Amino acid sequence: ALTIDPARFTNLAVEAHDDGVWVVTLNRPAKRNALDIDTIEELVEFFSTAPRAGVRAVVLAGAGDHFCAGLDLIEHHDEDRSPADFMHVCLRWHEAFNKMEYGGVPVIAALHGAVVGGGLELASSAHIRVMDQTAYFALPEGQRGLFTGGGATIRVTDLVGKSRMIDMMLTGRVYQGQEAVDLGLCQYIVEGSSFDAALELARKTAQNLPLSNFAICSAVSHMQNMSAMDAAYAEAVVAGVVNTQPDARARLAAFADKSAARVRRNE
Ligand code: 1HE
Repeated sequence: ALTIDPARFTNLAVEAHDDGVWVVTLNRPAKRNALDIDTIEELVEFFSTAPRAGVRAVVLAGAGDHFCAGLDLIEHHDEDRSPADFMHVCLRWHEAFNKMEYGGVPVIAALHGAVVGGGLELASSAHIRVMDQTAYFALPEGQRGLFTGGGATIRVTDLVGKSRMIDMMLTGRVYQGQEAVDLGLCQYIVEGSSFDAALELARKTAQNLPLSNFAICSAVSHMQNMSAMDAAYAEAVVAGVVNTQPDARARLAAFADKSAARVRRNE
């Protein structure tokens, strides 16, 4: 197994909590956690390592008043990048975000304030999004003379559908509050702290067997990219491995001897 050394990270604050839950915080609040290339490289490092380092769930948060302001526009301006340079920047974003989405470790994003541009691309790579009452979502790229490059055309379109995605990009429309949940941008909205709620969900997911979580947090995304025939085949193969794992036997035995909790409707 690999180990993660929190001291290796600067733009991220990386902290192990109990139960194998780790908290990863975008930690440039003075820059509204804008994603410069160093931050992207740290995300690549963390999420490349996490699946093999015993990380059972991740809460992804932002320090300060905003989750993330997206691409570091000042760095992008100062670097005056060539098309090839920026293509490679985008490929590193994809590396980081694909490691999140397909890595097999549940990632719960705790959202507040601005979740915009590349910040929404980052959030949409998480498996669960939790927002508080201050959170808002937008794609300001159109107004900035830019286009999305971190996967929004795929992931945000998956969340809200093509026509809403195009409207968000053309008009800079902002979604917030319950409407954002109703549209699918986010699964949970809470009155209090989205961080506390995300941590609770992370702890809950961390109680699942790691191999089950691996399948849930990689297979579903992979299967979206397959034909239905191939997805059904892949599902059978994954279920063959996961549903016969030795660690599951105790859980099945607990169901059989009636000591396991039953599924009940909400009170
Ligand atoms: C930044 C960035 C940034 C803030 N890059 N430095 N994203 C955007 O178009 C969003 C741009 N940002 C904003 O609209 C606002 O900054 C916020 C709504 C996020 C926050 O507002 P506010 O009033 O709290 O902060 P501020 O005064 O605007 O900014 C505070 C500092 O953060 C300031 O730096 P300072 O050194 O002058 O204090 C800002 O320059 C800095 N800052 N946002 C760099 N984004 C792979 S393609 C992805 C395409 C995109 O993501 S396009 C980007 C879309």
